[in-house]
Amino acid sequence: MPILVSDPFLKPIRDKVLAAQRLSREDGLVLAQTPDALGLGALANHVRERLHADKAFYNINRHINYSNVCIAGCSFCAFSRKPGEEGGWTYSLEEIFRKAAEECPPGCAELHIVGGLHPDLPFQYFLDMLAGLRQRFPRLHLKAFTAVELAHFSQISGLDVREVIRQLKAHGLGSLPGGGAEVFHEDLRKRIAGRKADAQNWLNIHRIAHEEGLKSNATMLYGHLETWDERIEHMERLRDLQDETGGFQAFIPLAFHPENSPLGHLPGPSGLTDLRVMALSRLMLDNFAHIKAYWVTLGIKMAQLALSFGADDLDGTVTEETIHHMAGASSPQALRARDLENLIREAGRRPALRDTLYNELDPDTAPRANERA
Ligand code: V47
Ligand code: SF4
Repeated sequence: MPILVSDPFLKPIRDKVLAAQRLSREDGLVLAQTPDALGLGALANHVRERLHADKAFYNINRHINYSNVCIAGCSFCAFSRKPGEEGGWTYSLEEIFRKAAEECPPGCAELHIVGGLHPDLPFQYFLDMLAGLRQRFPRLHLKAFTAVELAHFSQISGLDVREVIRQLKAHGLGSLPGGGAEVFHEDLRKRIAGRKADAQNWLNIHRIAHEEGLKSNATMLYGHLETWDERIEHMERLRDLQDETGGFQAFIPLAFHPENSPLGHLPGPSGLTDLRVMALSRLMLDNFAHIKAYWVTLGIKMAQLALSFGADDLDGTVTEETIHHMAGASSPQALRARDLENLIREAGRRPALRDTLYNELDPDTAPRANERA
């Protein structure tokens, strides 16, 4: 079927997309600014369907935010508390093991574990966390610790990042989530997240993780102070690294939620910006297999629409997410697998239950991976 675009500036880009050619930064800027948002969506949808036909992925997972105590103080963050500040929490290992054992539906296969940069937790706490989880639930995939946390572990342990990753992997780490990327542009990053690993470090830690045989995801936090140019540069830097390693699985644009954060005066992204960023991600990141519409930040309605603007994955049931809900996300605390399936079907797609590494699972026979072996 021909792809209809009304903006004449989109036509040469359409030709490139149809020929599966790489788009340039200039193409990205044209796409970002086109008045033809539906034409942009149609181009992204074309790529999405070329890669995944009518499938849309989801998974059944639980988040554990082991601590919100953090020394970084990023200006967009409503989740963290300074050491000693009211509202801070840090789970004991026993509490973490108890949460991991809580009721989860058939097909649940993943724990997503992240937290703040805690000044006092020793590296051993994280090794023991993984080892204890692996021993209790050997079939559960442990997607844990952002590159920013890994840089922090390197500082507190005195080990280099490669050794940190090797030890975590030996204790049960299965893959890395994509958090902490924010926006790579150096000046902006200094303004919003100046006290944590910089862009080069973030990218290098993912490079090392890929070299050590771990898959990872990548995110971008948008809708605060960044420009389109900075968004596109961010995607290009990820695309370059992916050309080198092939270790990224999914890109997840994270819509900024300003509430309760030091940037609380900002409005956050509009619905149209959500869809443009999604479509642009699909088109620029030609070497990423998956683009996730993370319903927790987008809201369920936008996430469903995003399935026609380039996204092929809704992430998961996400039991007990706190980072975005503390920043005012009005999406539910968790969705049932059935809700995700219905959202996908209503969008004209075929739901595909997956594990963290995108192996498809049969919802009728998939085990509960948090049942003790
Ligand atoms: O790194 C923090 C972001 C990230 C806010 O890899 C905020 O599968 C919006 O990375 N508004 C953590 N975003 C979440 C994350 C993630 C989520 C789901 C799946 C995966 C994956 C990764 O959340 C942080 C930061 O970029 N964040 N505060 C906020 N107020
Ligand atoms: Fe700490 Fe992460 Fe929040 Fe930054 S985004 S303040 S590193 S918890």
